[in-house]
Formats: sequence, C-alpha cells, structure tokens
Amino acid sequence: MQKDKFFKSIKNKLHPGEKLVSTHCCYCGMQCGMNLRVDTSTNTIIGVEPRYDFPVNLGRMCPKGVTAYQQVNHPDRIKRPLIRRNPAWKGTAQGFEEVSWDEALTYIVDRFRQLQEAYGKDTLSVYSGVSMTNEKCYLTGKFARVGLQTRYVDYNGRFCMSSAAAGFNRSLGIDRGSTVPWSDLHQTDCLFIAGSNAAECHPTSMFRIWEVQNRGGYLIVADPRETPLARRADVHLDLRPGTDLALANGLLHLLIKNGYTDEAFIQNHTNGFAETKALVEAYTPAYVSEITGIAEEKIIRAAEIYGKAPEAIVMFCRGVEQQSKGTDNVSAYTNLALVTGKIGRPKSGVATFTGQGNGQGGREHGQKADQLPGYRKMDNPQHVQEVACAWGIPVEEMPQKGVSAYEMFGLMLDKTIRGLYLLCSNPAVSAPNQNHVREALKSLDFMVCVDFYLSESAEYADVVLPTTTWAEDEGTTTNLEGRVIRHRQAQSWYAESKPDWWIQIEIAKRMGRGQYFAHLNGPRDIFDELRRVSKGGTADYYGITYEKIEEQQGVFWPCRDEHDQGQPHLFLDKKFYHPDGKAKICALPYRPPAEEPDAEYPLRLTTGRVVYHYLSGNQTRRIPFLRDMYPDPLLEVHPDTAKAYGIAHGEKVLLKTRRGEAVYKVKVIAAIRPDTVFVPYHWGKDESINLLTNPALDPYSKMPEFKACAAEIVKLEKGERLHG
Ligand SMILES: Nc1nc2c(c(=O)[nH]1)N[C@H]1C(S)=C(S)[C@@H](COP(=O)(O)OP(=O)(O)OC[C@H]3O[C@@H](n4cnc5c(=O)[nH]c(N)nc54)[C@H](O)[C@@H]3O)O[C@H]1N2
Ligand SMILES: Nc1nc2c(c(=O)[nH]1)N[C@H]1C(S)=C(S)[C@@H](COP(=O)(O)OP(=O)(O)OC[C@H]3O[C@@H](n4cnc5c(=O)[nH]c(N)nc54)[C@H](O)[C@@H]3O)O[C@H]1N2
Ligand code: SF4
Ligand SMILES: [Mo]
Repeated sequence: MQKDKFFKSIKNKLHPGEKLVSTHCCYCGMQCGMNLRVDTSTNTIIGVEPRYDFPVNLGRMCPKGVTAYQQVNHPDRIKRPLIRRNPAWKGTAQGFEEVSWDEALTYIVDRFRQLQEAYGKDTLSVYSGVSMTNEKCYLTGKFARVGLQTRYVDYNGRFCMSSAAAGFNRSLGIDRGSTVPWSDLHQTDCLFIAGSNAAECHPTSMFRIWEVQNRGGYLIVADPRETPLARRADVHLDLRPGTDLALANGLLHLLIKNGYTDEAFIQNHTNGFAETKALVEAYTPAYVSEITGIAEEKIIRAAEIYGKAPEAIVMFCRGVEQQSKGTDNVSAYTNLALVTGKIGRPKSGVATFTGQGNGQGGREHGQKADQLPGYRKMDNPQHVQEVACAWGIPVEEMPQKGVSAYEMFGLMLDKTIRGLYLLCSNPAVSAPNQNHVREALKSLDFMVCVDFYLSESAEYADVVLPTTTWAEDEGTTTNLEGRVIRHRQAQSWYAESKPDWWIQIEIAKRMGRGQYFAHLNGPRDIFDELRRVSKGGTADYYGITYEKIEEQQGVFWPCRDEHDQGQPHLFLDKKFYHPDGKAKICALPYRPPAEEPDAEYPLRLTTGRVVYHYLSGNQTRRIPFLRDMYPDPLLEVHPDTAKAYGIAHGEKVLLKTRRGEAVYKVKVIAAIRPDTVFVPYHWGKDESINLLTNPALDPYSKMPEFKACAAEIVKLEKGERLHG
C-alpha cells in the first residue's frame, strides 16, 4: 500500500454505544483538532482520540490535550450557584452556601443596582479571559458596555498578547498573530525564534520546526535558558533576560552593514529606515555582547544565517513580550523582516505564538478597555459611532475607554471600582505583585466569579456561578494563525452549570437592558451579530459562517463577504495596513528592564511555564497525570550558582524580591544562565511566583514585566519553616 493511502486508511475505531465529536483542544493557541469520545447511553464524554483531518496538528496532541477531557465530569466541578453572605470568609473557600439560579441572579442584580445607584455606573467592572469562544468574548464586551453600562472592562490578554498586538499594530498596521499559515513553517529556510519555549508550550508545532533543519535549513533561538527548542538550534543566543532590544538592534546593525537589506522593498513599502539605520550604527557586536552577555561570534553567525536565507520567518513569544518594553521588542524583531523584505510572501514573515486558545479572536472583538468589535478603537469617534449604531444605543451612551487589567486593581483599592464580575481568569494567581492584587480583591464591596472550578480568585467572591466547560457548548475560536475554527458541543451542560452567554444575557435582562440582548438565543445568533458588527473593521469576520468554516477547515480573517475565502497569507500585495500602505521600521533605543540586579538582589528572576500545566493551574492541577508529573513549582538554578549559595538539588530555599517572597524546592540545572533563575507560575497561595514579580508596565501595551526582575536566594537553616 502507498504510504499516503495507508495513512488515509487510519480510521478512528468506534466502539459500540459511542460517538466521536470532532472539535478542538481547550487550551493553547494551537487549537489542535481532536475527537471527543462520547458514551451515547449516558451522553457523557469518556475520552479522546486523535483527529487527523485538521491541518494544523495532523493528529498530534500534547499531554494537556490528551487529558483535557478529564476536566468535564471532574468531581471538583461546581454544581450549583454559591453565595457567601458573610464577608469575613473572604480569601478562603469557606462560608459558601448553594442556592438556586434565581436566588443568585436576584442577589447579584440587587447588589449591582445598589452600587450603581450610590456610586455611578462605572463602579462596576468586568475582568475576563480568552479561553472562551469568539461568541462569548464578543458578548462580554457588549455585556459590560451595554448590559452593565460601565467603562471598566478588560481581560487577561493584557498579560499575554497585548505587547504583540501593540507592536504589530505599530509596525504593520494590523494585529494578526501570524502573517503566514502554520503550513509555511516547515517549508521555510530559516526560523528565528525568540523567547519561546515551543517544545513545552506549543508542542504540536515542533514537527514543523524540526523539519526545517531536517531539510537542511536553520534554527536560531534567543532564550536565557537552553530549552528543548534551544538545544537543537544551530545558534542559541543565550541572552540575559530583558535585553532583547539590544540583540534585535545588533542583528539589524549586521544585516545593514553586511548588505543583506532589500533596498527596493525598503524604498517602496516601508517608512523609517534612515532613522533606524542611524540608531543601530552604535549596536556593534561588541556593544551588544556587553549588554546581552551573548558571545559576539554567535550574534554575527545568527545575522549571517538570517541574512542569507532565501526565505525566513521571525517568531517570538512571551519571553520577549512580557517586558516593560515588550512592544518595542516586537517591533524591533519585526524590523528584521522589514529591512530584508522577508515578509509579504509565502514562507517568509513574522509570527507570534499566540498563547491562550482564543488569544487571537478574544482580542479583536471588544473585551479590551480601549477597543470595540472588529478591532475598532475607542478613541476613533467614527468607530464608536459605527458600533453604537450596530448595537442600537445612542452614541452618548457608549461608555468611555477604561483602564488595563493590572490598573483595575489600583482602582479597586481607591474605591473607584467597588464591584467586579470576574470570568474566565484567575488573577489571584496570574497577575503580578500578588500582595497588592489580593488586597484589591479583598477590598471590593461585591464580587461575582464565574468558573467551573472554585479557583483561588473565586475565594474572594461573594457569589460564584458555575459555568460550562468548552466541551459543553459550541462556538468559534481563532487560532494562532488567524484561522477561525469551530468547537462543537459534545455533552449537555454539567449539573446546573450554564454557559457564560446564558448568564450574561440573563443578568442584562434583569438589569433592565433586555432589549439589547433578548434576540440572542445561543452561539449562532451571537456569531451572526458579531459578523455584522465586525463588518468594515480591520478584523472583519462578515464573510465567515459556520458552514464555510466546515467546508474549508477554518477561515482566515479578514474575510469580508460571502465570496471571500479568507486570507491565509497577509500582505501578498505588499500592502500594509497603515493609511499609506507602508510598514514602519522603528528606531528603538535599548533600555534596561525596570529593575536591574544590584548588591541586595543580585540575580535575575524570569518566570514562565512547564509542559504539564496551564496558566494559573486551576484546570491542570486537578488532572492526576499532570499533577503527578509536576506536583510543585521548582526553582531552576545553574550548578555554579547553587554552589555559590551552598544549596543542593531538592533543597528548599527562600526566594525573595522587593515585592514578596516564597519558598521553593531547587532544581539544579545546567540549562540556565548562572546569573538567572526561573520559576513556573502555575501555582497559587504561598507558592505563587507572582508574589515576587514586578508590575512595571509597558507604556503602550500595559503588559507587566513578568520576564525580568531582581531577586535573591536565601538558604534556610535546617528545619527552618517560614512564617508558620
Ligand atoms: N504547557 C503550557 N503551554 C502553554 C501555556 C501553559 O501555561 N502551559 N500557556 C499558553 C499561553 S497563554 C502562552 S502566553 C504561551 C507562552 O509560551 P512561551 O512564551 O513559550 O512560554 P514562557 O514559559 O512564558 O516563556 C518562554 C521562554 O521565554 C524565555 N525568556 C525569559 N525571559 C526572556 C527574555 O528576556 N528574552 C527572551 N528572548 N526569552 C526570555 C524563557 O526562558 C522561556 O523559555 O504558552 C501557551 N501554551
Ligand atoms: N509570573 C507570570 N505570570 C503570568 C505569566 C507568566 O508568564 N509569568 N503569563 C501570563 C499569561 S500569558 C496569561 S495568558 C495569564 C493567564 O492567567 P489566567 O487568566 O488567570 O489564566 P487561567 O488559568 O486560564 O484562568 C482561567 C480561569 O477561568 C476558568 N475558565 C476556563 N474556561 C472558562 C470559560 O469558558 N468560562 C469561564 N467563566 N471560566 C473559564 C478556569 O477554570 C480558570 O480558573 O497569566 C499571566 N501571568
Ligand atoms: S498543543 Fe495546545 S492545543 Fe494542542 S493539545 Fe497541547 S495544549 Fe492542546
Ligand atoms: Mo498567555
């Protein structure tokens, strides 16, 4: 049998009494295709099988993907709404009583109304996330602005994609995470990847990355740690955390000096080259080596490979974006593609690895403090008018723009915000500077949390509402390529849980705003409205339908009308999305992280992920296999550093910064720079590394500096326990 025929003949084995529901993983931006196994007699999800037809992962899944189904009927699911009337229990899991939906919703609406009557509409806030479908993300923005009539809405993408978004908008005039489809990755000649631990965080991309090298192409990786991705790299640029801007300028310097620029492309399709060229003249390999700690030869070699490669893709992830200059880093790495003209054609371009499942779609349709559906801007009066008109509200009723996620906590503490509707996020683990954040949550007059498990954040709530998991509802997400895909419902709503859209529509009706929501009876209606409202915006979904998604295995936005097939490649016509059609090459001088090591805190702390856990860990810490594989956070320390501190592998030590401290078990590992330590952030309470992280914000994206701050290790005396 021929090889491809043989592979096509692989069929998922269907057991009697079962059906397979073809859908996608709930976790990361890869949005891998998967089939859920459903027992038809009980209508419950009982397992997972690979799905070979989805072109992005072609049947592959990672350890989180194959166990994701175990969340759905997990014993920890919240079954009924919970109310806690005594605020003395705030910050604990105690004092909640189960109530009916009617009682919970009546209580919420009474409290919301009281607060708004006493303190104005903007006293309420909505803090959301993008593990939800486009339908839910779109509705959440409308729920905040039209249902609750508040300006304060923002979401966890502020901690995730906001720097990529701001950088792409500035450089290219559009924020679609990738200018090429993922099927281009393995066909290019050179991948330059900065600040991504793809082998653990986007594992089903790895076969494409390795394929580049197997075909004789090159892989360049910039990361302070020798990750599995970096280990295979032709050049590993092992930089100090927080120094990417110097590296990118240094590479640009060499590309220009050694004649790898595309003069015609620069002339016809970009602005800003002369200024940038003048700036990077100073970024010689010696100077850049001094700032970054990377050997000069490596910088020279990397520039030569990228410069010579006929086709190349520059990629990055949170390692470069979660900095107080994340936006500048994104633009500076995008400069490499713009000066060499390696963008706007197949197999060449720029891409960020989008983080959350709907990290792309969820940032396009109006959950952001300064943005409306279709990627419209709140500071553009015409955009505001268009959306007000589509929603049927007078334009004067459209709330002003609000503030970013982290800034909302400050407003809670000063009582500008007294009420919070939290959904799809767990900021009591994931936000930086936890001591401040937890105090802010505690200070609220009234807080609602919508989740399917009792999260660390839910412990601060007065009311907890149980919602459905991804597998109990249908809708669309937009994956890291910009491809809009369909999730299908595989099981009915668990116990008394309700989908987020149901809850929001119900609250809006009870707040007296039913006329703007009553026509929405489920995901399809909401998607239809989203399509219409996004029409004419940058992120135009008007031409996308559930049927077209089915026919084409997803549709890439923009997709403007029924005849449009969508755009897998951006800028093939060399037209960028700035008014003059040109991209912007940006002159961005290097500046250090907001906090540099000193005598008191001599180490650099960086934070991130491991393959077995997802974000705040509220989902994955409950899955037995994942918990067993990685039960507690570990502090990664280089052997030389461990020796200098006299600490051993497995020993518990205190790690501290200017904001907080926590005790961690040491993992001695040669794959990290001696001046740097790393801790994954998937744990809460006393184990949360975000007790220590620096909330210094990027001026454009408002992204906190999760990736670089100054820290110190304190050896504990034998048997010493900290703070009880
Ligand atoms: N297993 C798993 N997969 C996930 C997630 C998860 O929680 N777990 N989350 C998803 C989400 S929402 C996201 S945002 C993505 C994140 O995916 P990644 O960004 O790949 O993950 P991180 O571990 O945050 O950081 C990536 C790398 O940045 C490096 N780094 C640290 N500081 C610097 C620096 O200053 N410069 C450079 N160049 N590199 C630096 C770290 O050493 C790390 O290897 O993953 C997605 N996939
Ligand atoms: N130190 C440090 N901190 C970081 C980062 C880092 O690299 N280092 N990375 C940042 C990044 S990139 C991200 S994305 C954030 C993520 O941080 P969070 O937003 O806190 O991430 P999650 O753990 O996904 O939180 C989602 C919560 O909502 C629930 N949930 C899941 N799906 C749904 C749904 O459909 N509806 C509702 N209502 N609830 C749902 C889950 O059970 C979970 O409790 O963390 C950021 N924090
Ligand atoms: S790579 Fe991402 S989408 Fe794919 S199975 Fe793993 S977590 Fe799920
Ligand atoms: Mo993220």
